[in-house]
Amino acid sequence: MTTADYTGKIPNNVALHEDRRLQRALESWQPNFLDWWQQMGPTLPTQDVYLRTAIDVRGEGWAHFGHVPMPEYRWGIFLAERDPGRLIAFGQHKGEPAWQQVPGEYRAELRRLIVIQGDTEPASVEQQRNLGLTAPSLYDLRNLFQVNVEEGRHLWAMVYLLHAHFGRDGREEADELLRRNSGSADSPRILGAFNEETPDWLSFYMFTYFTDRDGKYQLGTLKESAFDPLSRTCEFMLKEEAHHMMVGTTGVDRVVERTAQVMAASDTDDIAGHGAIPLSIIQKYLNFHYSVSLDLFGGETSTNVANYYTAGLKGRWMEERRKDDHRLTDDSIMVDALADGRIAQAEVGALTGLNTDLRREYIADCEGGVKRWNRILESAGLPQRLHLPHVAFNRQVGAFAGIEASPSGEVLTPAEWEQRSGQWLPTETDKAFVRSLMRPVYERGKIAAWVAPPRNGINGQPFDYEYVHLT
Ligand code: BYC
Repeated sequence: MTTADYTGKIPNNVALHEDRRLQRALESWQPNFLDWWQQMGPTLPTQDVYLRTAIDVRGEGWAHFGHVPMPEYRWGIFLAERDPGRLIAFGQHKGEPAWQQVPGEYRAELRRLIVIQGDTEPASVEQQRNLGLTAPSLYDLRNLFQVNVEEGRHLWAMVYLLHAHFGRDGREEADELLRRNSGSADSPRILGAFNEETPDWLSFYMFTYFTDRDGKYQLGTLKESAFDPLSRTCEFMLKEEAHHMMVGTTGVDRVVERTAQVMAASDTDDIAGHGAIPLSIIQKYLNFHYSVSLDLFGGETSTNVANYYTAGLKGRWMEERRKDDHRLTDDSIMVDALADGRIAQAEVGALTGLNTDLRREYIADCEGGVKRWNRILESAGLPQRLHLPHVAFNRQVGAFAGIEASPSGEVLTPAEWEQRSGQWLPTETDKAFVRSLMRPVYERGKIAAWVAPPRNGINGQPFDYEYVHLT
């Protein structure tokens, strides 16, 4: 294992200095990345931010805290330690040694997976770029920037793989990752959810809960990859990802907590006039972010995913804990399907149903969040509850893309959907109301009225710590 080298332009633990060509190629991509960060990254100017920087992948080295001016953040390339005896755990190459190089026959598929993963990282930074202007506290502002710099690092992780293993095509793809932009009419980001706006902090918490959680599951499957550098990269990314998940989970907790307090104190559901976010609006935001995140798993059946699995490129969540033959050629799975326009199930081969398998793992995890938020409502003595909408609700990808369904799974005509969707998804009025609450609170130890303070600070610091020095 090479220890992290911080002496060069690009911090890394991949012995970059031993490959001058690769080093030069990445060093010439670096200014383009920094230009992109200046143009598309956070808009709020700051002096410095209390950030976590990875200086080593071992022990505590991955979480080194200190105040850093953001443009001077050391984005680096870090892969988890190599296991020299690692064997492929699934697919037709099961039992063979993991690959250190890309096999020619899988080059196009692997590149595609890496590009799709890479595309989401800068997309989320673009989506979140204006949120600093309306942060509810310095603590939240710091968390936003932490998420942003780490998404930037995750882009570096994928660009490293493209440059190191895919030659000229890889370098071109790395350039394209900076050229596409979230929401752009001409060159949008690849996956749907990454072209949606994140215009307010309720959206940010929902995004980091639901959409970052797709990241957790997709990275979990790529961590199983037979292509060892991809596996090791994803393993380290997952460590950082846990913080993003914490921001989402506790962010929604804190909004629900504040809403519950105001509802209990004012004895009404209609708390908009009291400066907090009504539960009905929280539910609509949840419906939106959950449903667009379900789309990120692709179709219920997919020959792409079957091929990825068989080839050993993308495994299942917790592949090694599954008790089956890890080849799945003779197995089947029930997947969601449409039958005569009605919501039904169909039996398909386990391989083509792998997107469904992963989506189910994700849904079970999301149910945990809803349970937690409902416990907050319960402890406040309130009878109201939040719910995950039906899997067919508001879908643009997969079996239900062609129909409209209510959150309880009732199939609707287009006219009914048109008439009723505003009860379930945020309307312009809801969004304008949430935006009206988004006033920045940059005073140490203070917090906006629509969200409760966090229970814990960052790295043992108190809530009123100076997490960010503004200019
Ligand atoms: N939007 O065969 P199908 C993260 C396309 S998030 C638009 O069902 P497949 C993060 C699909 O490309 C994790 N198009 O799809 C979170 C295909 O196109 P072609 C990101 C879509 O391939 C927060 C066609 O439809 N990582 O890290 O089985 C902040 C047929 O689809 C969408 C990954 O996704 C969509 N939603 O599965 C920061 C991992 N869905 O080939 C970061 C890598 C599908 O016909 N990606 N299409 O032109 C994959 O594993 C798979 O490509 C997918 C789709 C799961 C995305």
